[in-house]
Amino acid sequence: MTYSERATKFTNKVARELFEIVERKKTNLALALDVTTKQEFLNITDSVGPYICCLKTHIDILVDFDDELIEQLKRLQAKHSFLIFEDRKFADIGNTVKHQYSQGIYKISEWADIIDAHSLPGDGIVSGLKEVGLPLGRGLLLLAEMSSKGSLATGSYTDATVEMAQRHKDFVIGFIAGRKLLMNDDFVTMTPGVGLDVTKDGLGQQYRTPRDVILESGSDIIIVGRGIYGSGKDVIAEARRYRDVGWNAYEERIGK
Ligand code: 5BU
Repeated sequence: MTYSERATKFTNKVARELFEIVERKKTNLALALDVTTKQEFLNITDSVGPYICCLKTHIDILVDFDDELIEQLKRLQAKHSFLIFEDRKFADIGNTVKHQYSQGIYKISEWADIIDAHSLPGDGIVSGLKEVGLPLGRGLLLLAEMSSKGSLATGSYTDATVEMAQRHKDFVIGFIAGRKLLMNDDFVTMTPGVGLDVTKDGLGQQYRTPRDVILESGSDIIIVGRGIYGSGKDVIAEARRYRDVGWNAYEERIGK
């Protein structure tokens, strides 16, 4: 199915919006922007904005975070049209994650369209996040697999994560995983650990190509970080390159 056909099937508003943006901008590229200053963060977002469907953040790595940054980020979101995914990887009991999601310095629920969580604590983590996120029209991705070497999220853990998602279809929009996990098209699959030039970093990250991820493994969205903004890179040229390779792989998959 095409992204636009998929978009019409989602009941969750965020999942629908994501695929509408993908189709409209013709990009299945999400940028993982792991820089540590506001200036770099905003400059790169503004440069790469036209080529991405989603901006993935780690808001707690910014050394000079303030509320103004969120306002500036929202302006760039309106300018370029992308969803914001805070890769917070919640991992605690429902009551705790509820506060971590909505309170503290970052107030993630106020600006992040998408968040993610480990399934490790059991269904309560989803219920806690849902209490905050569902009324705000947000969506949750469950971490069914990880890209790092030696990840324990495999086999029966991955299967149980898929089952958990199916019990919370109103709020769980999909998975972080290396491949499409279900035959049906009810969930979004987003895949990190994507790179064209290197196969690993020195700390356990493992890279696969967009073609492998989208065409061979049936994922929906490629998440690329240092492949785009790494040292000495022309971020616009790299974003275009990943967008093109990711989109060509999709077109090949649907037989276009
Ligand atoms: P990279 O620079 O393309 O390696 O960045 C990958 C990003 O995706 C980074 O923000 C990680 O925190 C994130 N990530 C990942 O690499 N692998 C995973 O399994 C998950 C998230 Br979940």
